[in-house]
Amino acid sequence: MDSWVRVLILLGCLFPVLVQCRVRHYKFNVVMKNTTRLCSTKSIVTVNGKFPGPTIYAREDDTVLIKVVNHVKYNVSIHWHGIRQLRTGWADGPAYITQCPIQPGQSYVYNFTITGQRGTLLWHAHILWLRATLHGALVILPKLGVPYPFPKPNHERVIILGEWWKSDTEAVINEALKSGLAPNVSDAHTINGHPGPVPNCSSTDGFILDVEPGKTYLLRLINAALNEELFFKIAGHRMTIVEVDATYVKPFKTDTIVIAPGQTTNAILTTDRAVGKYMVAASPFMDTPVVAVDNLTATATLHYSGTLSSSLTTFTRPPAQNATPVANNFTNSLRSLNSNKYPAKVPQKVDHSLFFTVGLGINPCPTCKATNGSRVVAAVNNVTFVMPTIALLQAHFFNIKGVFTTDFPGNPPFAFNYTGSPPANLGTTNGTKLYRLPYNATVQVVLQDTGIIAPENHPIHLHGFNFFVVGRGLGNFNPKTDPKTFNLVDPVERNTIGVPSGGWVAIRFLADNPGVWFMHCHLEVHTTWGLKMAFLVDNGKGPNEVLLPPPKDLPKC
Ligand SMILES: *[C@@H]1O[C@H](CO)[C@@H](O)[C@H](O)[C@H]1NC(C)=O
Ligand SMILES: *[C@@H]1O[C@H](CO)[C@@H](O)[C@H](O)[C@H]1NC(C)=O
Ligand SMILES: *[C@@H]1O[C@H](CO)[C@@H](O)[C@H](O)[C@H]1NC(C)=O
Ligand SMILES: *[C@@H]1O[C@H](CO)[C@@H](O)[C@H](O)[C@H]1NC(C)=O
Ligand SMILES: *[C@@H]1O[C@H](CO)[C@@H](O)[C@H](O)[C@H]1NC(C)=O
Ligand SMILES: *[C@@H]1O[C@H](CO)[C@@H](O)[C@H](O)[C@H]1NC(C)=O
Ligand SMILES: *[C@@H]1O[C@H](CO)[C@@H](O)[C@H](O)[C@H]1NC(C)=O
Ligand SMILES: *[C@@H]1O[C@H](CO)[C@@H](O)[C@H](O)[C@H]1NC(C)=O
Ligand SMILES: *[C@@H]1O[C@H](CO)[C@@H](O)[C@H](O)[C@H]1NC(C)=O
Ligand SMILES: *[C@@H]1O[C@H](CO)[C@@H](O)[C@H](O)[C@H]1NC(C)=O
Ligand SMILES: *[C@@H]1O[C@H](CO)[C@@H](O)[C@H](O)[C@H]1NC(C)=O
Ligand SMILES: *[C@@H]1O[C@H](CO)[C@@H](O)[C@H](O)[C@H]1NC(C)=O
Ligand SMILES: [Cu+2]
Repeated sequence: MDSWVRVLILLGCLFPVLVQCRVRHYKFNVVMKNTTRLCSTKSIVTVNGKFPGPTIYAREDDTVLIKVVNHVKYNVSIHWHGIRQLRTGWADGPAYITQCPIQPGQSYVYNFTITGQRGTLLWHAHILWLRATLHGALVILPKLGVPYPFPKPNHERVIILGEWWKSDTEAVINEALKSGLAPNVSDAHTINGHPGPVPNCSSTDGFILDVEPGKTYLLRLINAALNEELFFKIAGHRMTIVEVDATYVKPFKTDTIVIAPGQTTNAILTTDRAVGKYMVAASPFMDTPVVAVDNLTATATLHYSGTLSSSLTTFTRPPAQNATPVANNFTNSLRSLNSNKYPAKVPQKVDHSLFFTVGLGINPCPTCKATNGSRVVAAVNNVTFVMPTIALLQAHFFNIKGVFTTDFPGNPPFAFNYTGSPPANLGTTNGTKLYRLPYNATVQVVLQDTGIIAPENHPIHLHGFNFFVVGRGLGNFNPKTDPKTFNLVDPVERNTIGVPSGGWVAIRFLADNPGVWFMHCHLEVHTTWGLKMAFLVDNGKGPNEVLLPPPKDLPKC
């Protein structure tokens, strides 16, 4: 190889230049940064001083090495949300599940290879509530020379939706844990870090999406909010959806996208309207009246080049907060592309058929004065997950006893009308329970929302796998009739799915990834309250079917 070619490749692999290269290096310095939003300044945790954080670019089949150096006072860990992490659970990131945290002054190199995935994902902190500001995009391009299964857009843009609190987010959740009640809702939503105009703040700080007329733009949309599902709209424009959670879908057009925390959506925007300014809106979707949300709409501007500065912005009205039909319209339109090149490998038979209730509960809390001694908790099959003090994956690999048990129930302890009036006793049990699966088992999980305290849409995220969403409905799942309606041909494949408020979803996956894999609600408040569990997938027999040994720099507890 010519030495200049070698230099080019080396540079390409050190910086996000997407030449052919197998290993990409990134350095994430976790540092505090003073940032002004909503007319007030606070110090936030960031990667490299950026909010939102830097975008990671890679191609399918690349190995990505990210050295995370912790310069802040908090323990840190970072999750590469949606990356399969085949046999490399050590690089998955959830604190105390696959690794101990990176403590102040320490560093850890996340080392993983991207296999069989291309599209948009996100990375975010997976400890405390740090992901409020510690998040960014993960863009996986197809292998060099492999086209998208849709016309190549002229340009690509990352759009990250988030939530902003004027207060320190750790203070917000700590206050809630003390009181036993729900934490304060955010003070604004953000689009690429900016809320747009908000009441009582004269700054008109809003993100501007500059475009040229007559072009196509691939918008890589990410919901990095902590606790809210969001609607996303652009005035006067429809978008063509081509991918979600880094899997291709059958293209369809829509004027409104609904996106839950942890989900990603690739949408093609055609700039075919009159030159001008168009409002971009991100607003909350919450179809349970009793649950408080931040009801402010974040706005940005789609700005065509050549627009006169005096021209007025074309407005759009966001959907109502409880616009369930609008959300369903979007969700029900999603289908796997299921082409010859990208087949939907839906498990047709099920080895492990599981039924998990997801919802809230109330447990005693003698120190919680505001509630007269009780606190809100959350549970899966009535188990409120208790975080261990050493990582589950380490306990599994090194056979350390007493950290977890493998008796997570495959069914609720007793049946009740899950979406009807709640049982008399709202208490839960607690424990660090895992559900154990043999290598390569096919698994179906029906996730059933409960009406305990309030029915609510829970975006459930599974680490280490994509799953197919084979069914979805309202009320209680009926094991006799509902499976007859399942789509086993081209259901959408993703890593995070909203369990409808007062309803259920059925997902299927192949347990072809040995290790310990977290499954939890991606509303951070529910995760904190215990709506989480983990699967333990055994090694297989073949040499490529075993969990790799941990890297030498794996953080210690
Ligand atoms: C943030 O601002 C405060 C008050 O002005 C200052 O003391 C602190 O050093 C600043 N921190 C950073 C990380 O810039
Ligand atoms: C990354 O992990 C692979 C094994 O999956 C290993 O071969 C390689 O040496 C690791 N790289 C670094 C820099 O640790
Ligand atoms: C939460 O909201 C209440 C009421 O507005 C306020 O008094 C309190 O300071 C807030 N807590 C935090 C941590 O910001
Ligand atoms: C805006 O300020 C006014 C006057 O101080 C106050 O009454 C109102 O509650 C504030 N609104 C918001 C949304 O903070
Ligand atoms: C948003 O919520 C606040 C506080 O709950 C309420 O006062 C206000 O009317 C709501 N605004 C809208 C547009 O619903
Ligand atoms: C559902 O989507 C179709 C096609 O985009 C649209 O015509 C219809 O108005 C939508 N319905 C709702 C309730 O959003
Ligand atoms: C706590 O108890 C007091 C006195 O019995 C009662 O007035 C109050 O409503 C109770 N609060 C809650 C949140 O149950
Ligand atoms: C469950 O409760 C709902 C709401 O009250 C009711 O409509 C439904 O009939 C109940 N289902 C059963 C099986 O009792
Ligand atoms: C959950 O567990 C608690 C504690 O054992 C029990 O009292 C309660 O009845 C259970 N609830 C459900 C819905 O299983
Ligand atoms: C779990 O439940 C037991 C028995 O009810 C209780 O003693 C313990 O404090 C609970 N642990 C946590 C972390 O809630
Ligand atoms: C795992 O299961 C898939 C699908 O059922 C099958 O194609 C594959 O051969 C299996 N692999 C092993 C190692 O059993
Ligand atoms: C950070 O993590 C270590 C290891 O689990 C733990 O001992 C320590 O208490 C944590 N520090 C804080 C501030 O939570
Ligand atoms: Cu939830």
